[in-house]
Amino acid sequence: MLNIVLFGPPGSGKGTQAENIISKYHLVHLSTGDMLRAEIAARTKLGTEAKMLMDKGDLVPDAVVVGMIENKLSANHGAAGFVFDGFPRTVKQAEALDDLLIRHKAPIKIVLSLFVTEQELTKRILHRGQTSGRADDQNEAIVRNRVAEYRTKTEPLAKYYEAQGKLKQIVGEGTIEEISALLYKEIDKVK
Ligand code: B4P
Repeated sequence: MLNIVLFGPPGSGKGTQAENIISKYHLVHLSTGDMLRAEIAARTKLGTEAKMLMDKGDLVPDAVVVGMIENKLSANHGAAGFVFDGFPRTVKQAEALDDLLIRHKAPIKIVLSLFVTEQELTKRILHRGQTSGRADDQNEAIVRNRVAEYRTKTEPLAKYYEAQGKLKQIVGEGTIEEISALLYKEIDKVK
């Protein structure tokens, strides 16, 4: 099984690159951001609670996203592999994912970390905010909070995966196709 984690700050291109990777390698895309937005659209209790945090740029509780991922893994038995996009975002989530994948006898093969400067991240997200309708994309203070959440809670994960020998750093600036090519090169080495 080919299990890939796409890692990087908000706006680094995880969602964009996940789309290309899943179609090239026939994998299942698991984006916790998309799952949470689907809950919001369906006006579930979980969605209502998540929206209050997401609109401020805060992370939602670990137990909520871990539960969603667990359900999706069970529902996709027999998949060739998964692209985890925006998950894990805390060390607790990473440990939970390792436990889940051990039970599925299919550990993570590679963690692809996209590096993009803060200035470019803000520019991309505010640009997307003009059309996405996402409250968290439209206000510079909220974008800055998302990046701050990333720096304090998510970035330490790089060390977690580095210690496992799975982390690969990729330059996340350039055309979408150029970045995809760099990612495919790393994936081909481990598949
Ligand atoms: P996400 O949906 O994961 O939001 P994101 O980080 O902005 O997405 P992404 O990084 O994939 O966007 P992309 O660069 O592709 O999370 C939203 C919120 O949900 C979080 O703030 C949090 O509240 C909550 N959440 C989600 N997962 C969670 C978890 N595990 N735990 C706790 N809370 C969680 O795209 C950005 C823009 O850049 C696009 O417009 C794209 O077109 C553009 N772009 C991409 N590549 C480009 C390139 N090479 N050049 C120019 N532009 C590019």
